[in-house]
Amino acid sequence: MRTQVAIIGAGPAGLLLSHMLHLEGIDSVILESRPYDYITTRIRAGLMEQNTVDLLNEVGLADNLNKTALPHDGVQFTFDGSCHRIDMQELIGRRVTIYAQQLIVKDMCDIRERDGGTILYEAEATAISGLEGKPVVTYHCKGEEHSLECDYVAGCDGFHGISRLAIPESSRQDFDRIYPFGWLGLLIAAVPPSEELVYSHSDSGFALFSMRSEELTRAYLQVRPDDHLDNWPEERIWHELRARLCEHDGLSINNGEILQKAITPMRSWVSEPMQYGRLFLAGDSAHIVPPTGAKGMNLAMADVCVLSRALIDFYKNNRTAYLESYTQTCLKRVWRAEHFSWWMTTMLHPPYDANPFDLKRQIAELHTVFGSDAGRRLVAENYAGLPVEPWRP
Ligand code: RFL
Ligand code: PHB
Repeated sequence: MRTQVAIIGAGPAGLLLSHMLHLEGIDSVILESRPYDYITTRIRAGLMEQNTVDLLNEVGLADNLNKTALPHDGVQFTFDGSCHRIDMQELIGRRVTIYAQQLIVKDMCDIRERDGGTILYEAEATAISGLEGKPVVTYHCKGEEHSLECDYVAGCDGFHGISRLAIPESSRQDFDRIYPFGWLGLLIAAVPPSEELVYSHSDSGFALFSMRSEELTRAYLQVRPDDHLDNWPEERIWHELRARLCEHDGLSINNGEILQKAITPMRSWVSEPMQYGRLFLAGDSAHIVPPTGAKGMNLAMADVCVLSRALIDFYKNNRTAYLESYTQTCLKRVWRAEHFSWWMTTMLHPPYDANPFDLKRQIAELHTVFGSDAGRRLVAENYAGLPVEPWRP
């Protein structure tokens, strides 16, 4: 099989890239190791920046999103016994939107199918060769080995993918930070405590109260990095949810069945460069952020704007300047998101070995940031998202 762009991974990055290339008449094939049912139901991100929603509208992927997503003008932070609201709409005229990652993945898979796109499910890429000349991606599907020839390879295969490893070790560098805590993610059949997201700092640890609908709470609790679900019976979960949400200002936890729980480690990581020969990495295959800043999926889609512009400029205008500057363009935004996510994470999570000084200092930092217009604006600008590059030349 042959295509112009071989895309490894049908996550937000790979699917969006394939759709945008299709709009400009460029052919791609997506190889996805998992089945359709798995990727369209797996619970992950929920929060989209204004940029991401605008982009999805611009490229015709937002019909379902516009019907069911929950736009939020503000976001709340509780610490030291009080609640501080950031009014993003008032401060910067922007907002964020809750729309589950598996829903936008499903929308994009279905629209690629409708438009005659090729997504091979249960097709696992195992090797990439010829990156300096004629690339070939080898993949396994239904017990057989196949090869996909192409002009370019887009490595959109996430943190555990193989694309990054096709860059010789001597040509790449990793930048890494592992945090001394993880998140216990919960999906609860209950009305969320607030219509807006609540990020909560408390002596017992951090908690985030998000949602998936008006009747479905998505909550996260800070846990130890090596913690296990067996240590979290229901009574302990409810006790911690109540202890960590400061139940003031009308905020309260509603009971409901816990439908799903999972523990996620927290890490920051960047692999540079994001390209090698005819291979370009996008999204989690090149960088990871802790979820406190809600940036991972948004960043994946922002990378893909830069990559689609570069590929379109090559195929339409025979220019390679955008391809050559791909890493440099992406990394500016990536490192700002890395910083914001690190900052939100370290500011909001009391370390398990914190001494009383550390805790007092952390609370003072929260007052410094959320007690000033300048601080609130800084958080709002980064949270709602920095501007993205145009996806076409
Ligand atoms: P993905 O989504 O991991 O997709 C990669 C795809 O590649 C496939 N794959 C392969 N296919 C073929 N051959 C191979 N060898 C392959 N190896 C892997 C995989 O099956 C998969 O389908 O990467 P992508 O597209 O870069 O998207 C990144 C996002 O998924 C990720 O950054 C977000 O989920 C992060 N994240 C959040 N991001 C936000 O922007 N807002 C949020 O609110 C937010 N909340 C979160 C999050 C991540 C979380 N966890 C679970 C880490 C909340 C949590 C708890
Ligand atoms: C989510 O709704 O899953 C979510 C929202 C905001 C975050 C992380 C996760 O910072």
